[in-house]
Parts: sequence; C-alpha cells; structure tokens
Amino acid sequence: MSICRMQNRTSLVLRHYLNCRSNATAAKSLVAGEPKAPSMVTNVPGPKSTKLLQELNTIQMAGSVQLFGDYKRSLGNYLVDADGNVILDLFTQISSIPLGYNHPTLVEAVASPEAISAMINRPALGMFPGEEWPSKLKNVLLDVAPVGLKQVTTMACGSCSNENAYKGIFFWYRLKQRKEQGIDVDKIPFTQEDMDSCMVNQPPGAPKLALLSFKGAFHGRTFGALATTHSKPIHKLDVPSFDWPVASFPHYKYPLQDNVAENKKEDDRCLEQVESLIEDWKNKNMPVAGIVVEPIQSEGGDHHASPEFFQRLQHIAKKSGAALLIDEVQTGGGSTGKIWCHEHFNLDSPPDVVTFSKKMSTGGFFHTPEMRPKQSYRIFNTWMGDPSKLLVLETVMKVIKRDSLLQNASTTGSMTLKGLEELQSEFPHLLNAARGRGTFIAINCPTTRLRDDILSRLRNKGVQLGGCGDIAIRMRPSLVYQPHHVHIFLDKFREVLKETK
Ligand code: PSZ
Repeated sequence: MSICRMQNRTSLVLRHYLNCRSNATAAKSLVAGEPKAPSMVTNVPGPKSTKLLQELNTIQMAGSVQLFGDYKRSLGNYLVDADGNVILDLFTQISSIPLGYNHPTLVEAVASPEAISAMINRPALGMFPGEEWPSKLKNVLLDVAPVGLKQVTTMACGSCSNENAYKGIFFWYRLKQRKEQGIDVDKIPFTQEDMDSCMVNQPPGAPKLALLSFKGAFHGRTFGALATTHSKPIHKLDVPSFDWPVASFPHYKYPLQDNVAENKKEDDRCLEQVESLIEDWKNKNMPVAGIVVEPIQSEGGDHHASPEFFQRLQHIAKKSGAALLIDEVQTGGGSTGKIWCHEHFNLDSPPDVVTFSKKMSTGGFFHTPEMRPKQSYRIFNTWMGDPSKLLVLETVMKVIKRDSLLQNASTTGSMTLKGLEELQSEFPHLLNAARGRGTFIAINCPTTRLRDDILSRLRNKGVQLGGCGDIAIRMRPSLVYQPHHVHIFLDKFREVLKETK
C-alpha cells in the first residue's frame, strides 16, 4: 500500500475522533467525546472475553488475562472490552497509558508522514539512527530529564532498561577500581586475563560485584533485573540468581502525622540494614557497586518512604562508593504530580541513574557523565528503543504542558485521597492506610481474599483498579483522570463496600 493510501486510511480514523470531539457532550472533559459513565452489559469476563481466553489458552498459558479490550472503541479514561462493557480504567495497562485511550491529539500526531515513516522503517539505533535522532533525543527526552542527568540511552522496556543500567554501573565501578589500583586505563583498559576469564564467566573479567536491592522490590523479570526483584516467589522460582544483599524497605504506619516517631524508627532500622549489608558483602569480597530502589515500592504493595529516607540512602551510597539507581519505570511520567517522583525528595545531588518506561512510552535510562561507558558497543542491542515511541512521547509531553496535567494529577489525586480517607473512616473494618502522591494512590484491605473480591465486584460495576502486594488496592489512572471521574469512582467504591458482608 502506498504511503498516500495509508494516509487516507489513517485520516478516516482521525475524522472519526474529530467527529467525536465536535459531538462532545461532557464539555469539561480533557478528552472530548469520552463516555459520561461506565456502562456494563455483562460481568467481567463476559462471554466473548471468555471464548477468546479459551482460544488464546490453546496457544499459550494465558491464565493472567483478565479481559480482552476493544481498543478501537476505547476513549479517554474508558476502556471498552470485547463484550461491549464500558469500564472506567483506573489501572491503565499497569500504569502505562499517559493520556488514556485514543487521545485525539495523539491520533492526529501519528497520522503524520514522519510518524508513519518511523513506524515502518525501524532502525537499529546503535548503528543506523535516522538523521533526526540526536535532535529528537534533545528536544523530547533531555527536555524532561531529571536535573543533572543529561546523558540518555533508550531501550525497549522497563526490565531491559534496568538490565542495561546495571551493566553501566558495573562498568563504572570496575573502572574506578582499576584507577584505584594505579592502572593507566587509557593505555590498558582491560588485561588479557580480564578478556580470557570473562569468556568463561570467571573473575577477574566477570568480577564478583553486587547490587543491593530491597525486600518487596520489583525491577523486572529478565535475569539481572530478576535478581533485584523480590515481590512474589512466582516471579523467581526455579531461576538461578546472584548472591546479592536484600535490605528491608520501610513499612510505615498510617496516618503519617500520628506515627512520626515510629516511622522515623522504621527508616533507621532499614538504613542500618543497608549499611551492615554493604559491610558484610565487602567482607565477602563482593563489594556493593550499586543500590537499586523504587521511589514508591509499587508491585510490592505501594510502600512509600520519606524524603529523608532517600536522602540518607544517597549519603550511604556515596560514602560506600556505590552508585544510586532510582527505578522510575512505574512512578515516572507525571502521575505523582511531577514528571519524576524523586523530585519530591530534595536529594543533595542527582541520583547516578534513573530508569524509565511505561508512561514514558519508550524505555531507557538517564545517567551522569561518569556513568557513560568508555568504550562503544558495550550497552547495545538491535533496536535500542523505538523512534516511533519517542514521537508518541513528544506529543504526550506537549499535551501534559498544554493541558496542565501535572497540576491536574496533584489536585485530582488529593481529591481522591481525601475521598478514600473518608471511606476508610466509614468502613474501618474493610479499609486502612490510604496513601499516595498525586494519583499514585493505594489503600489496604485486611486480607488478600477480601481485596480480590472487592476488586472483582468493583470491576463488575465498571471500575478497573489493580492489586499490589498481598493486601493493597492501587490506582494508576491516566493523566486525564479528572474530578468527575473521582466522583464516579468513589460512588461505585462506596456501593461495593456497603454490599460487603
Ligand atoms: O508482573 C509483572 O511482570 C509486572 S506487573 C507490573 C510491572 C511488571 N511493572 C514493571 C516494572 C516496574 O514496575 C518497575 C518499578 N521496574 C521495572 C519494571 C519492569 O518493566 P517491564 O515490565 O516493562 O519490563
């Protein structure tokens, strides 16, 4: 098909959405033409989703599938499923859809010849990037880079962003060690022994070095990333792993203002563990080269830690000569009210590495100049990201600015949290520990069974949320979640709680 015909087809889709826009009834909605409320025709999964699930199951283990989407018909905050149910989606594909479904400005942007070319001519970015690539990186990614981190490498997903960032930390650490040993690294970057031993996975070429991570953390499922993931056994069972230290992550008591001293003690306990594990691994001759941490521990149950915890963690990292990697795969992209959650922490200096994916459309990591490998071709794979995703991100960032969506996340988030605090005082036997930053919000149930039951009944009333950890309900709405959606959500939630025996 010629590009011209493709454009004609694309413009049909575009016209459909622009029509929706002019027919808009919910004038205040950030996504024109969005449904006014959920509407359910079946329980979820309905008959069509169930049939599709059976079909998919003959091809692969599809036991984790909850429903099948009709993504052509979904719009804004509303996911339409294969059975025609219109669901208020406050989980957004595990926190990864920044502007909801079929946002008109995005539909328009991907109809451009530039976007079509990016979609069908995917380069191997490490070797043959398009001529526009350096300026795209500068104008899109570096424009929103965390302060002080002006180097960036793109990748395809969150796990591989962490995986490659970890390698960068090890390269940096070994270089530092060689310099400390007085080796002229410009003359002899690696010895023959290094090169021979790395080929059979032995030291000194494959050195004994560790990364410290936290209990309950999630950093991905690929081999290296999985060694730092500790949220559920099912992720890790039967996979060989590294002997790396794992420290406790704070579990606070809520409400925060009534538990200041106790939560401070919790910070102390966890940070003392970090320090003593670093010492233990040093004594094992496997020094800790880096500390890997989520700004809000998400998969593990939405555990928050104070800015002071992160400031002190960074001091410990610096004192021990380890790099600090902040994994913003789930928290990055605006839902906390800032593009990067760690901006809330007032760190003394930038973290060494920040990884991203999900809402950022492309995966990748920002890092300090010191973290840049001294040789090319060390952080590399075929695609190294995807330029078409950077085009999506470019438009997402424009809409975030144009529609003040960071401010929207802060105000809509506070409203939601206030509503959840009211619900937990009304139903203290069902809910506790409401917490959040922006719309990155969670609340606990007394048991896993009750949590899962509430989630499923809420979905049958047309609101999709997620679970995390053993007992938490989490919200991960898109950035176009607004006050009128908050009311719908809280009303449905109250109905479900009232019906809970
Ligand atoms: O079950 C899973 O595999 C899930 S459920 C949610 C995620 C993964 N999140 C992915 C994630 C993350 O939340 C953080 C903080 N770091 C890394 C990752 C891995 O990203 P992906 O899934 O893109 O590889």
